[in-house]
Amino acid sequence: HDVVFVGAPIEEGAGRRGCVMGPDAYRTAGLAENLQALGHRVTDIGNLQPEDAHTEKVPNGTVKNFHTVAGWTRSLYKTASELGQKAVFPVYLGGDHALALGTVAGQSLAANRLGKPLFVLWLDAHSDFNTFDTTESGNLHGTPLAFACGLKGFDGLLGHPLSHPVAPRNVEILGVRSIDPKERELLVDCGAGVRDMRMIDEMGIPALLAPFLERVRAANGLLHVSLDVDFLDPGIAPAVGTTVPGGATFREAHLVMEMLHDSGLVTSLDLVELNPFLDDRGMTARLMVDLTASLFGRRVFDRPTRSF
Ligand code: DIR
Ligand code: MN
Ligand code: MN
Ligand code: MN
Repeated sequence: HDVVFVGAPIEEGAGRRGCVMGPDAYRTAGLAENLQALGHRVTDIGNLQPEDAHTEKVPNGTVKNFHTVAGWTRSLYKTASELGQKAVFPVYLGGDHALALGTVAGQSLAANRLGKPLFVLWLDAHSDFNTFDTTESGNLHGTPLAFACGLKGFDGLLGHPLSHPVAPRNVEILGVRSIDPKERELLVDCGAGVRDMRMIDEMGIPALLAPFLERVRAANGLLHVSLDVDFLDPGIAPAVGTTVPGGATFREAHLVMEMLHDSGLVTSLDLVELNPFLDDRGMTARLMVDLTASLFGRRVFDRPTRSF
């Protein structure tokens, strides 16, 4: 692949500071070198800046850092809609998950211009399906999937309505174990795919993921993957502000990435919520780099045939 790194040191969508250091932690942990060793070309365009959105009306008193997040959404939306139409593989280095307000919407616009549907795999302890009306915390990293799916009330983010939302049936949330009450109602109503940790326990990763990948393939779709550090169990990934016990194990997470690689369907990736201030000697940054390497083709031994 022609991989393009886009740094997005946004931390204003999260409840605590530190995600601003995320992009540099991935660079320090050798993300580029690991992908180059797999034969990929890597171009790091550095860190983006947020646009100025300060004239926009604040939606309500609960929402935090609205203008800064809206500014990031606009610059990421613009960048993602451009990169999404080129023959490159963008990797968005977060930054908190509010960066996906821009990346998913931008990739969705780009996919539409290419005449293909965008699918989204959301790897997260949370479903991030709050709106400005339902958010209890006011932290906008809890809202990007609802925005991407075209739910109402987000117009101030871009300054205009979202023209090409992702179809909720094209969304698969995997690994979830924390959903707010009103967020749950929205999720049920819209029909997005929700696979919680119990389903991983009962069925295992392949039985859950393979049918989704088959649907992407059958629709000739593009697949955006959004990987939140808190998808992982806190024991192996402590560097995140919103740990929830009972997350994906080391092997479950790698298997997801290995299957994604073998599918050949993934066209863009978010790496989000890494908070290096909370890390233990870089172990979480390193794990995220290794998981990304698995997504880009690192394997122990070749499989004779693709089994899904
Ligand atoms: C919670 C937590 N649902 C919220 N969401 C988080 O603040 O909306 N996502 N942390 O990562
Ligand atoms: Mn820096
Ligand atoms: Mn998230
Ligand atoms: Mn999360």
